[in-house]
Amino acid sequence: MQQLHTNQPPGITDYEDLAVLAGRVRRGERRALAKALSLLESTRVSDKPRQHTLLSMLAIPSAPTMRIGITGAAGAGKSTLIEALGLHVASNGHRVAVLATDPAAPSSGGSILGDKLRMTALANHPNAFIRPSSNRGRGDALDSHVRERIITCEAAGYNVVVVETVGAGQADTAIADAVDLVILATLPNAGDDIQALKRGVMEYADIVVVTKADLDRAAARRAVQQIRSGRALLRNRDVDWHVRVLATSSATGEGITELWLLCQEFFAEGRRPMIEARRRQQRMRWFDESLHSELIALLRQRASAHLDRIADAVAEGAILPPVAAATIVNHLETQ
Ligand SMILES: Nc1nc2c(ncn2[C@@H]2O[C@H](COP(=O)(O)OP(=O)(O)OP(=O)(O)O)[C@@H](O)[C@H]2O)c(=O)[nH]1
Ligand SMILES: [Mg+2]
Repeated sequence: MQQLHTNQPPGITDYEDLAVLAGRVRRGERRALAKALSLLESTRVSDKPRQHTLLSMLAIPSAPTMRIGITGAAGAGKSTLIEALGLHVASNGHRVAVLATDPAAPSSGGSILGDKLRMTALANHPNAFIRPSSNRGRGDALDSHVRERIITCEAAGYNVVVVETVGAGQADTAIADAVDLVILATLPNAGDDIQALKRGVMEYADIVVVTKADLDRAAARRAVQQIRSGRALLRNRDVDWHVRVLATSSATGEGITELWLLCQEFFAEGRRPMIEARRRQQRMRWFDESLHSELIALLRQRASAHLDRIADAVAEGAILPPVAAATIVNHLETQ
């Protein structure tokens, strides 16, 4: 089989360095964890072999972990909710890692800093680790390395990993591809949003949280009822889990204990097979995506000029897309 990488595998010294780094991550050293995450977040092609080596060293199954995603519109109160929930969970002896994805412009780190500042109390908790990252202005709801980042935090002993997505609405159903449990945060008066969300992330949400209940309790109660009846029209994602809706306030702490109880119920022993089935599906999708991007990279490397010519012809309508794709593969075979 032909090698798909253009780069050499890491040398012995590199391998030893990576093994030392992996050992330090496994012992829970924060600086090592940050360093490992930086390497894994790199988009440089030349870092790929080292990323794969490090990840393979870290991805040894550990005790069961809880992967929780929090999604919802911009300003819905996701970060504040994560801080309130995270503090509650960390104080109960769990180790919590927070991976926040921010819609930061490539040039400014402003919103990255913003999220970190919004979680000051959690950031200072000895049981918590917060890692903000930018999705580099691509507009995706999730950064492309989120799975690697989750695995790395778990290797460092964080048994609860919370991922915050940017408020991209329906587009961030991608979160369901990376975590076990999806929490949708929505504002009490977001009636229209709720309608719009019905098809989309609402179908993937396992728990819906009506945030900022302290601002208008009656509105929050109405929203909970409205979502419950709206949800009833939708199919449950799994027969094993009935979607829950509750109101919370990160300002007063209302509903936070209940939210954590629901999370624990979700991750109860009896629901392991459902979670394992989700992870299995996610691994297969990750494999598909990886294969796709490796093959495209190989094509670009082997037949870049040819690929560009054919792409132009496709754009002009001179050749049909499936015929063009087959032509490119044939061209590779005859090389
Ligand atoms: N009164 C009240 N205000 C809240 C509550 N939760 C969040 N807020 C405020 O709402 C604003 C937005 O909260 P964030 O937690 O930053 O919302 P977010 O969904 O993370 O926002 P983005 O990441 O920018 O999409 C902030 O000014 C918070 O202080 C709450 O429970 N009650
Ligand atoms: Mg936020």
